[in-house]
Amino acid sequence: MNISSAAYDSLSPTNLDNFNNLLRLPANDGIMGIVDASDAPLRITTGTESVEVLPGKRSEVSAYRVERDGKTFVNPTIRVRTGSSFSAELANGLDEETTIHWHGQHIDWRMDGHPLLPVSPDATYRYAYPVANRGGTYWYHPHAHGTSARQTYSGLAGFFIVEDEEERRLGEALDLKLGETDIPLLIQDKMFDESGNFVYAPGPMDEEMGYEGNVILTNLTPNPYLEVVTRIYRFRLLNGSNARNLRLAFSRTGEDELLLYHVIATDGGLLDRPRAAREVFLSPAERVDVLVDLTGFEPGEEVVLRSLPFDPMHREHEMAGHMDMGHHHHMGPARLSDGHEFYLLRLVVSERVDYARRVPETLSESSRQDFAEAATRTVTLSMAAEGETNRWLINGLSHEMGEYPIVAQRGAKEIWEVRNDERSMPHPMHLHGFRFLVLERTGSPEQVSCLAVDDDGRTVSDLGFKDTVLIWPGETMKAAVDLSHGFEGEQLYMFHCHILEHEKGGMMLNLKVVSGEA
Ligand SMILES: [Cu+2]
Repeated sequence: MNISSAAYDSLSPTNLDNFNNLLRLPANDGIMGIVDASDAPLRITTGTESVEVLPGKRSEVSAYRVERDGKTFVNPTIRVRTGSSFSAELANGLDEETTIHWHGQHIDWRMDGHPLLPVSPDATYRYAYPVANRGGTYWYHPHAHGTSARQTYSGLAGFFIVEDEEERRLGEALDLKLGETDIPLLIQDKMFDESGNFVYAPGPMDEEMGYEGNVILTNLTPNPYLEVVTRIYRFRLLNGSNARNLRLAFSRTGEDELLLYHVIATDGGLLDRPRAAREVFLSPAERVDVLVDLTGFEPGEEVVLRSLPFDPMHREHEMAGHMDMGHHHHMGPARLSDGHEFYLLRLVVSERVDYARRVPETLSESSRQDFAEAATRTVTLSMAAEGETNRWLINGLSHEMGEYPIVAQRGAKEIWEVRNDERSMPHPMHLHGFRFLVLERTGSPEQVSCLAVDDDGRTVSDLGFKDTVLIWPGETMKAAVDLSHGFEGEQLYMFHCHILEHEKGGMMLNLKVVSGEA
């Protein structure tokens, strides 16, 4: 039974008056508590935790639990240094298989939480690898076959923050501290029942378009606020939703004018320099890190993080003449339709402080590689013909456990040209194991092309390393993928849509990287 409409009124994220719950922050223990895991092995247990998500109610959520030094961490914010050893033994306390996918990490496939290596109930699996990635905001979540959508929705997700020398310099320059002025924000939409539990009950239309909720949680807090002071804050924004896209902007409370902020990092870490923006799209699994400068504000003033309205571009039936499929009306409680505007976080300026730091002019020296000789691999995203069970296809194919439709040479440099059909919807495409650089967007819808910052149609959030990229209907995105690695033997990764209902429905292909050795 979904929550009643009377109860929903006080939870609706479209009413800023509802934003009176103190934002949960990563602290030294508890939910999202920070665990330093460089060269310090962890034991992570999956199971059910009772958490106060809605005020005054207990939710039974699935979660990762770590015990250390007498403290308990739930969905810990794991922090590691580039070059250190990371090790975590997963003890599966769920009543079904699971894995941990270390989203965005460049690691041996056996450490990647691949569905070919499921961990049974009551079994354990040791993930251990050297941290090769640059500093940045990464995350972890389940990836077992057929269950990752439900398990992730049920609560299994956490931040994985990598630090390196460039990140250390930025933190020092701006006097940032993780959990206080450097704030991870995990954004997820959920449906709730009367008792305060998450409801995951996708119908056939939700399987086709992705399952969306009408309550927005940030760090498992509905309708949050946070007291801030007159300084620069870093927000690490992670869209942890199963399917909902966000169009993120800041404004003063009660005003429509959008504030300028600085985008400093994407999925794979810092940009070369900060880029000014007033809005960015953020699709499921993508991250964007921003700096918000509150030095010009007065105590009592407020800033609100919001998601602007946009055309969700569900064009999947338009060209087949099925515009009245009725999937925009849902039975049951109030629906927060895709592309509808809502608020995410109210920032209340509480006091003036001395703070003379400035946003740095440069962030990173990471150099670009030469892809002039790279071969092009074309990839298409499309809807299956009417009557087929798997709705969304990559290169006309559905996922098959033992098949490897994409085979690449170890060390190859490739241009991936990914074309999304006109008769489609936006798909956030995720590559395991390797990062990539967006080179070009063509055929973008107006709401995207108007954000282009160069002649290649790229937006600000295309300018850094990526592991997940949103491709709109009718759009073609070109990316440079470096398939170099130092791992032994054949490597088995995946390329899939991060709308988790699409992944479950087979919008995923295996990728084999062969070494060419006998
Ligand atoms: Cu998709």
